[in-house]
Amino acid sequence: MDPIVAPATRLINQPVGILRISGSDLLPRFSPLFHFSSSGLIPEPRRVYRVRVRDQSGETVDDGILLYFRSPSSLTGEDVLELQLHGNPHCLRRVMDHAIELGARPARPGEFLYRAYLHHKISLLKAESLNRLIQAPSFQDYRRQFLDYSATTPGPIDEIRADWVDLMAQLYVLLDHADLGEAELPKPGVLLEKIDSLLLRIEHYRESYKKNRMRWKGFSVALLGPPNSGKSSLFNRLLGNDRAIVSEIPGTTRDMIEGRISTEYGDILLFDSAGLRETTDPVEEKGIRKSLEAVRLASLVFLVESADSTMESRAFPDGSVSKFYRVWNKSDLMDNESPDFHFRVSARTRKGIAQLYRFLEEQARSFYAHSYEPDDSTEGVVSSERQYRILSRLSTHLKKVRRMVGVSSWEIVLHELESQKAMMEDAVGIVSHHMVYDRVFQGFCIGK
Ligand SMILES: Nc1nc2c(ncn2[C@@H]2O[C@H](COP(=O)(O)OP(=O)(O)OP(=O)(O)O)[C@@H](O)[C@H]2O)c(=O)[nH]1
Ligand SMILES: [Mg+2]
Repeated sequence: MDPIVAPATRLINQPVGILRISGSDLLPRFSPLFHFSSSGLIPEPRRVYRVRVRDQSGETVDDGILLYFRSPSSLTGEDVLELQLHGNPHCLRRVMDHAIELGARPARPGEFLYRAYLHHKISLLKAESLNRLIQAPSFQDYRRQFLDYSATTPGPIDEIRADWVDLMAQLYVLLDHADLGEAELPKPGVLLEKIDSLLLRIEHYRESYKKNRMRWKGFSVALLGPPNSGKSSLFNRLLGNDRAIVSEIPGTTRDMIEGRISTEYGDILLFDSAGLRETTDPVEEKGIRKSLEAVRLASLVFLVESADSTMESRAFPDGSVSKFYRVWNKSDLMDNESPDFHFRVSARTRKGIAQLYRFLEEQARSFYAHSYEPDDSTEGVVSSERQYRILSRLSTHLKKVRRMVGVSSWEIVLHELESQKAMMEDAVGIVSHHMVYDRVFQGFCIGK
């Protein structure tokens, strides 16, 4: 396939930055990227080489490490070149530009794993498990996912598929061997028992997914309030950097901005949102709608106000009151002693920020401690919303099948089971589907 390139690490300043290239027959095309101290050396697969790396003009821009994996023994099943360089984003971009000039194209999110899937290196279900392992918001969640990812036993969907096929096999016996004596044929009662136990299992997996869904999204906090109250300034303060644009013009933030703070208990996801106000600007309006959606999904909400931007309490969005905390910002300009406010801070002078941060940490600790059930079970987990929807669909159909037993002919019952089998095979990736990339891999990270 055509060569693709992407950084496997983020483009930020850090000790090491990794670039990956995958495609067919990579060495002849991409050898201008690097050179060895001893000339004429041809890298062998699975060996580590110290190399100098060149940009388009032929100038050495870094020295680093080269790893070469030859198809099919690689992550993607194709040839893979991995360059470990110094983690300077400008240098990484420069080397990437060189790779692009040599014929690579920037990889789309999840495209490396997608290729691994196409070359039978990883199943669709394992790819989803791997994606979730990378995204896990706490160590416990990571650990649970790692056990699932590395398990050699079948996961929930595989297991249910096998039982589904088993059920179909029983019906085939009934149809094909009608000449057998009564005693030898499976009884409707036995079939019903099998259906019931399969239904129970599907429900069990659905329930455990529903229970864990919130935890998997992580502990999240939305900053909400009128325009100009200092939400973005507070967001930046809490994150410790300047991600969101701050300005004195009300309506600066038009879209939702997400930031992640990694604490020892688990991640805190912060959402900075567009200020709530009446607007005729369609872009801002869309941002405001997103803000209100964030309120619904957030574990808790900070309502940020200040002397120059207050909000009438009746304008507060609906939602569980217990998750709202009122924050008075710009206390350096004017303080507010009202007991209605849980926190009084100044994003500018940092007054009260440490206290607010400690509160967040405490809430995150309790979120992850309560939502995690200590459980060393090696039971597989449902790793994606997609898998959950498949289970829901199977449950509906199986209930229908159950009602049909004893009422409809065996042919019709079998037909109903058969109709869902193809869907399940598609789901586990047995039948390759042109939509697989869009539905599964697109949501993964670039460089994966
Ligand atoms: N004095 C003072 N000014 C602040 C403080 N926090 C923010 N500001 C100023 O208030 C103005 C608005 O800040 P932003 O952080 O952009 O406010 P916002 O709520 O994100 O505004 P929108 O995105 O427009 O809704 C900027 O000029 C900030 O510098 C503070 O604690 N004290
Ligand atoms: Mg803002």
